[in-house]
Amino acid sequence: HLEQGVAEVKLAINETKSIKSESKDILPFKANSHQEPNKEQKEPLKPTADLRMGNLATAVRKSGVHKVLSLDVTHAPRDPNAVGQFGRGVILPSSEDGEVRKRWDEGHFNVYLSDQIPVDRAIPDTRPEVCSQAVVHDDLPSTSVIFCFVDEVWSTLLRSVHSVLNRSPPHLLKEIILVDDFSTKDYLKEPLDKYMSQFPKVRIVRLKERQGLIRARLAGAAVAKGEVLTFLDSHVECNVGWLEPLLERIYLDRRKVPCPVIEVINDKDMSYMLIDNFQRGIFKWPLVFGWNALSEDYIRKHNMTVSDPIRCPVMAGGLFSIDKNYFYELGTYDSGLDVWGGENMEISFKIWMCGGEIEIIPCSRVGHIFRGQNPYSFPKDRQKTVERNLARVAEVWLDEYKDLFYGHGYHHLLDRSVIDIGNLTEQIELRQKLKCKNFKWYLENVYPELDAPLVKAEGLVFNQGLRKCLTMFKGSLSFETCDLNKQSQHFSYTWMRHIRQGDLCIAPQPNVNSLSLVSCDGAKPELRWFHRSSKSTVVDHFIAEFVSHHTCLEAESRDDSLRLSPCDSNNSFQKWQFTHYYVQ
Ligand code: UD2
Ligand code: MN
Repeated sequence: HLEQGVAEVKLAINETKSIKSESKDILPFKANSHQEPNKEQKEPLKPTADLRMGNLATAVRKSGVHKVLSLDVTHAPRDPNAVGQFGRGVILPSSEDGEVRKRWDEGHFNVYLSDQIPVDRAIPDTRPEVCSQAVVHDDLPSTSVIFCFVDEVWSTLLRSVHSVLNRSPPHLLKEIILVDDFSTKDYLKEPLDKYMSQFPKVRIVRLKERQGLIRARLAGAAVAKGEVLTFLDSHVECNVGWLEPLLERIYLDRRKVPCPVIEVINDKDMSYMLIDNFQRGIFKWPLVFGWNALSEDYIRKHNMTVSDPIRCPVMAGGLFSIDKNYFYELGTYDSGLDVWGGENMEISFKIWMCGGEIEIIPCSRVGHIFRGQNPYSFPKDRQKTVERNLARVAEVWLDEYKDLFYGHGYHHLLDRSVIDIGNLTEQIELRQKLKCKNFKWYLENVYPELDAPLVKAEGLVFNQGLRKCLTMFKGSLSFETCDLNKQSQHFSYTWMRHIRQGDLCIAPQPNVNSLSLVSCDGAKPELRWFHRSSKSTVVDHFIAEFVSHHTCLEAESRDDSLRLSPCDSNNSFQKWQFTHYYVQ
């Protein structure tokens, strides 16, 4: 295989017209202060050194570049008329609806149809036109491709493997590692061993108990021999020329973590669908991954073309390449993350904050079947598993911004008697050891578009009935004429829904209908007040949720004190307003 690969490279070199690398970097974000200049381009190896060693072939390869290898054998498939060939969608006769439905849950997509489509079908080359003319270096690092899976459908697993075997330059594909995360299906045992034994590059690693995708990927990485690790989901189809553009980025800078464009294999008709250009991976609170189109302005401002790498605040998670040594330097994944979810946030924050970069490479495209549901069972409750993973990520990486995570519907996670997120010492030490930047730096430099106010509202707290402001004096609360200069009148309404000044929070005393000041603690639901913090609503109640949904904070006009009262929308003594609201 290796011989063949080298021969192909040489062939490509002869064909190459332009020998100048066209690889161009973009700076969609503010210049990275953490990155030393001139580290972008690897020192070109001096050909003389190799010549002295009498190794002409290496010298030629190391100094040169070649046009991306297309390896388009799959454009002339064995059976052009086969079902789903060329990535075509298939509409089955309605008489087969029953069959489709019967097998749907095996993978949460059209398994019945998938089984009829060739495992090495051709798909349309969806790359932007310039990609087939792009050049890459001849001495790219080799990669191990790691697929971890649990109970994957036979035909999609095979199609994933064949797409890698058929469309990767053999000399760059060190091996394919299949990590079986303790699947229960019999066909994934001996039959899979037998099938894969035809391909010397494919190795199967069997886990002795269910580990979840995070630890399964780590098990694959631990035995990998390639210089680069390429992780893929087990229901994908790699497109023509997918691999070299990824490896090229790592060649240019080993701290780059390139991801292919993830295209869509339709879950119903199995068609291979092209996706829009200029999409990047982002997240919204509470750490929910999503896609976001770069704005026209942004594209114009940075002179971006359709084939330029796109920097991403976070990656989707499933498909990426990373220099193996760099992956270990970064401490891999937090191995305390369970089963599924959140690991893409963890690795993304780690990469950016500790000196790396995440990019989507438009010339590299891989189709993926997006499923409506996980087709496998979770050892514990699915939602709790994901929440726990995210809480670990928030605790290690978000600094003071973790309140935004908890404050968007995850308040309950702060009560550690309800949810045990496990030990974080190792992760926190790792962050210190790597001297990673803080989350504020990440927000300012990598993801400035994210709305991330540290509190929901702050300033003076004006009571509409009294027409005075809340004041804290010597540990007790009263009202005074509003005065922005008085620190005693400054409060904030936090993501924990606290009404807070310094470390003190206003707490309802349900039995006596009065208020007290206690030290703030996000885990205590009794300190939370519901207030429709909004730029548009001028005034609103403070509802003492823990007491009841109908109990409100009220100013007492007789002695300028505070009390709890049944909520009344006409009572202006229950209407409050902060000077600044930061949240819609
Ligand atoms: C996305 C990612 C996925 C992962 C996940 C969040 C893409 C295309 N996919 O969800 O890679 O980052 O978000 O965690 O970006 N698996 C195991 N053991 C398990 C569970 C899953 O081996 O316990 C395998 C599974 O067979 C599959 C891979 O892990 O090959 C990813 O799982 P998925 O396809 O259910 O995740 P997906 O695409 O919904
Ligand atoms: Mn998937």
